[in-house]
Amino acid sequence: MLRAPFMKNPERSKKLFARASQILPGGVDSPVRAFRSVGGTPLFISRASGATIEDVDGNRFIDYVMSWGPLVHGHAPRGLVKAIAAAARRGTSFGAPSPLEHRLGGLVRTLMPSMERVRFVSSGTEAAMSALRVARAFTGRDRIIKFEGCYHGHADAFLVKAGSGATTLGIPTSPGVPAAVAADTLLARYNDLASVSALCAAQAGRIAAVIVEPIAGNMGLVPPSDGFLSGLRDLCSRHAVVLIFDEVISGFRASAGGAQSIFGIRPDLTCLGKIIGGGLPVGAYGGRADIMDLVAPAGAVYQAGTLSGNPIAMTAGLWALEHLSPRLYKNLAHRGSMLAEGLADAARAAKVSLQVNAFGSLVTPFFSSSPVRDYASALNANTSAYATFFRGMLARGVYPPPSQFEAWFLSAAHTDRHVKKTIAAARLAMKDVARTI
Ligand code: KE4
Repeated sequence: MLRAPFMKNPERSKKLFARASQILPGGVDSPVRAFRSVGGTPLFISRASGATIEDVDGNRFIDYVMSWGPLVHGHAPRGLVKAIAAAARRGTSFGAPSPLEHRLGGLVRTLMPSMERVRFVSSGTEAAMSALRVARAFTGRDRIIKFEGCYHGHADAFLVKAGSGATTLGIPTSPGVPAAVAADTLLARYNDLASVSALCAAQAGRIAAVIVEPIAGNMGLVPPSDGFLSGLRDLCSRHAVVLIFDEVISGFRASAGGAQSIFGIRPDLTCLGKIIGGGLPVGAYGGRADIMDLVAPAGAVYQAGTLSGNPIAMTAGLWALEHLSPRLYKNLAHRGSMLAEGLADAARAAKVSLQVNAFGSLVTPFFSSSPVRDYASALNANTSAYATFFRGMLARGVYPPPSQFEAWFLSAAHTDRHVKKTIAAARLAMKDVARTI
């Protein structure tokens, strides 16, 4: 069994955080990293390998953030590092076409045939905002439907009841988003088709797109209920609304073909990020040729990017996708369910109310006594219990996401031994929780 908490005091992280806070708003470059909802000092990471990360104080952790999803092969796989180094020696950026872009684009289309055309960008945010723009151009309509608790990056149109860090920090509708923009963003409830059909009927002829995380990861993990995605497809076809699958998390994570392959749904457009860049900054959007051929310079819908299709990032993305295999997904699913069951057992043993949602290598333990199937039920979770659990796990060498409203990510580098150690730590951390509630 694990010894009592053995984590060294994060003195160096504290010093670095104080220094960083002088120049970076909140001391970080992305809000959810700041540990605001779980307490304590964000750990400054010095190195990572496989399934583990090491902070600047020398503490090592089994990592379940995994850079928020890109690292399906684990931290710094040897072959990936070799490929990136070789690419860097050939030049770090050209600002001109290279053979790598259409090679990766072709591989994406092979894995996701709905993506007849692909445009690379540098983040999931850029992918989602660009997909929205071309959907509006294609339909000549302005309004969109998104789902409460889903997160599609930080473009204005999406920061309305957004999940992920926006919910973690309690600012799901961000200041700075013009009322006129927010007015064009209509909200439906995840796994509630009636809420979508009501909006389609009330706003007939005014809705350009429905954007959805086909497997929601940004309110914590909430899988789609039976018939939800096919119902969305039918509604969008009936109302000539563009169906956008935001597969930034689920793409290549749920399966090599993403959620659209698992559920057999052909979206009109898809957004990608994370795994497609192998840990380097890559996003992509694409889909029906008749829509995407409106994108400049093929069409008039403008979108551009200095580092779009960057050769090193393309190399990393090619390596990541070329190393996907049925065996990888079998192992991810096995360890994902092992972890989910272990967390549930640990909660039961400590008499703590816990709902564990799992889908392949995505897991979220919700500290709640009722099932979590949408944003409202996710918000019922006891976030202070999660914070206690998080700190207990950190003290015992496990690094979960610093937020109740995020997914845990496993990778090919996570072994049964890692998962068993995690469950052993969870059994003790759940007792910490039991003592506080
Ligand atoms: P990026 O701009 O962060 O590359 O992607 C935005 C995005 C779009 N769509 C989905 C479904 C996403 O999950 C994301 C980003 N995910 C969060 C974590 N849930 C990124 C972590 C962060 O914001 O620091």
